[in-house]
Amino acid sequence: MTVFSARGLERAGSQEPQIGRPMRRREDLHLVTGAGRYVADVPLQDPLHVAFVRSPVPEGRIAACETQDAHDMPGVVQVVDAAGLGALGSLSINPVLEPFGVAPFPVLAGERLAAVGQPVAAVLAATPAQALDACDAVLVEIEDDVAAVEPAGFRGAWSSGDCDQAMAAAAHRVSVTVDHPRLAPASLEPRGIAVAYHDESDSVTVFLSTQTPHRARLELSRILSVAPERIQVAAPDVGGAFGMKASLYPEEVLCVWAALRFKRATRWISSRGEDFLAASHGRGATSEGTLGVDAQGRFVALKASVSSPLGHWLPSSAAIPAWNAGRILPSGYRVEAVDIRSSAETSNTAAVGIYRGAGRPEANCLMERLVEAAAAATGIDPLEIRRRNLIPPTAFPHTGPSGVVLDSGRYAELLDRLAQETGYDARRAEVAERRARGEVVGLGMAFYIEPCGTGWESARVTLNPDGTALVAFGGSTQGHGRETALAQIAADALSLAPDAVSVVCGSTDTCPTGIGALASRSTAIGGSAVLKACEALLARIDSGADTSVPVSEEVVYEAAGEAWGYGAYLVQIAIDPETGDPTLEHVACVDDAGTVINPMLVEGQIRGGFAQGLGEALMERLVYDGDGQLVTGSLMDYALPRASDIPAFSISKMETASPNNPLGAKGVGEAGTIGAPAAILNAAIDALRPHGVTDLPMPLTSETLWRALHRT
Ligand code: SMO
Repeated sequence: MTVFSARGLERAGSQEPQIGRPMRRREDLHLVTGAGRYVADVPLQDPLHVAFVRSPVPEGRIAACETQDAHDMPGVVQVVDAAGLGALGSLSINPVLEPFGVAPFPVLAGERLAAVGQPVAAVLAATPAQALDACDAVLVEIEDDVAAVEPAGFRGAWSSGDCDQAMAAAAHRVSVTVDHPRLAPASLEPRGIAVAYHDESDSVTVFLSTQTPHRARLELSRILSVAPERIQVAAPDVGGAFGMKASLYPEEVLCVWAALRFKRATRWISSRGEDFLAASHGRGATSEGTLGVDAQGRFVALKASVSSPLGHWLPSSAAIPAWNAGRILPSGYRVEAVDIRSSAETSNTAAVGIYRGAGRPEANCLMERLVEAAAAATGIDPLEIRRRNLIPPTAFPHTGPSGVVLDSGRYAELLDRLAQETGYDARRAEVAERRARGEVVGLGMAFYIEPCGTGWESARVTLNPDGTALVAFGGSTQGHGRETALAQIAADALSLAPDAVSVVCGSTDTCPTGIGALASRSTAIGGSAVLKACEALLARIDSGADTSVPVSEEVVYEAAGEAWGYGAYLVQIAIDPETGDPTLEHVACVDDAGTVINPMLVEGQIRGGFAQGLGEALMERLVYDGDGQLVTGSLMDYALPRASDIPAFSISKMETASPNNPLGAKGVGEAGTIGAPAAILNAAIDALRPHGVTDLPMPLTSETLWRALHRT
């Protein structure tokens, strides 16, 4: 390997490999000691604080919007409504599915109100409290006579073989329905934006809690018809995002518009309640499927349809959950004949978009419920029926019926590993024994696959005169340890100590253009971009073309194809027959994320993902009542899992390299949210099957389980 020194490019010995080391996160010291800098901490010169008047109704017509009284309130500088805003452009939507209808992107509601919480007017004042107070003085007169709005949304369909014929010929047919509760992504840090205005250049620097700074810049430029040179976007520390900060929000566009219009700094920090009301929601899909199984337990046909909700406007990734929920079927199983439909349609609610998993949990939950139903119908053990149908290692790359290409995997071997690590056979025997004693106990399994993104990412690597290196990454971080993992990759490639590698990301000013922290793509695609930039740097130096430092190379790396992580989870559940209270007695995860850069980060992703998946399975649910009001608008009404709700669990891994990127890495950021709900749901149904239960709705609250057990 090559080692650099300040004097130039002399070669030295190799060092301990950094890839694969459980290195502690370099981010943590400043984050856990209160030294993090979030959007709310960014200093601004004399900013206007923004607060929003929001719609109290899910539909209606604005007859009048009186802002004068608000204007006269203390500290108020401006009050803006749709008329004051004028015409703006729309947000662009990722066209992964066929769109229909015209989707609106109202920054402030014009005539029509389409959801509770929709911004109607913005108050800009000297303090946040003054802005909020003045919102109460804006008088919005609403009439409830509204004309029907043309629906908008997306459709997709995938088919192969003669599904009807194969289904008719099957020895067994099993059908299930799975409803996913609508969820609040609930990042620790809510949304927020701080806009610095630069007089001399009539430009802005937008500090945004975002997963996609470069996209935000281009979208802002388009929506506001402002040259991109006048807008820089920088993501400071981001306190979680989970897909909810992947798209620009109307509130954010308003703040940038106002900064440019009034030539003042602006800031808006969402409250927790505003995030429940008007940040994008996740899941909420209803899926139905029928699986045809032959006499040997082989899957011969799958018919499935997934229906996903959308809100009153479409975030840029609005179609992604519906797309993933369809195209990922039939997961890692070989099924020749399929007929799959997926659709999503707008409604009078908050926007719905990607949320950690983004269609992956929906696809995998449906398939895993069908597989367990097939096991029950055929009398074949659930593990064995999976083993018989999983794609064998020799079949990769495997083109699925939807056209996706699964890259590599040792699916059945991983399942055997799970069986071995959990003492599966002994556990089945224990469950049977305890049932005979009257206990309500069950075992549930889930196999999952996780695509981790397509396309490109970028990096610029600079070697400094003092022998240190700077990685400027085109992607971004949402608090998930990017800087640590990318430093490990660059350290190995450049034969430097990790401490000698600095990593910056999230700034459109100082970093090359990139995509962002999405879809579990940051290591497989982003990490590969860093590796490629390091290699380009070495090649340049080795060629002797430039031996003076600093020397810098920038690359755009495009992945050859998707890398597909996979894994299998086993959950043992006991349900208290008196109260319905569920206890997860045993949880085991075996995941294969390809080459692992940092096992500690991977374990953290699985643990955190599992916790969020457990939240979906057991307790979380956003509820709109019959009047379109959100009745779960706070953490008093919406149950998030706490540390004490998370059981101890074992995590182990296999590493099957992906052939689609030079690191051999796959994604793992969403693994837990995909595998956990399916495994927990299967375990609960298994526990209650002796009591005649074949289906359960999530979340599996104690009330739900008690009612199912007692058939009330
Ligand atoms: S749900 Mo993710 O941030 O692609």
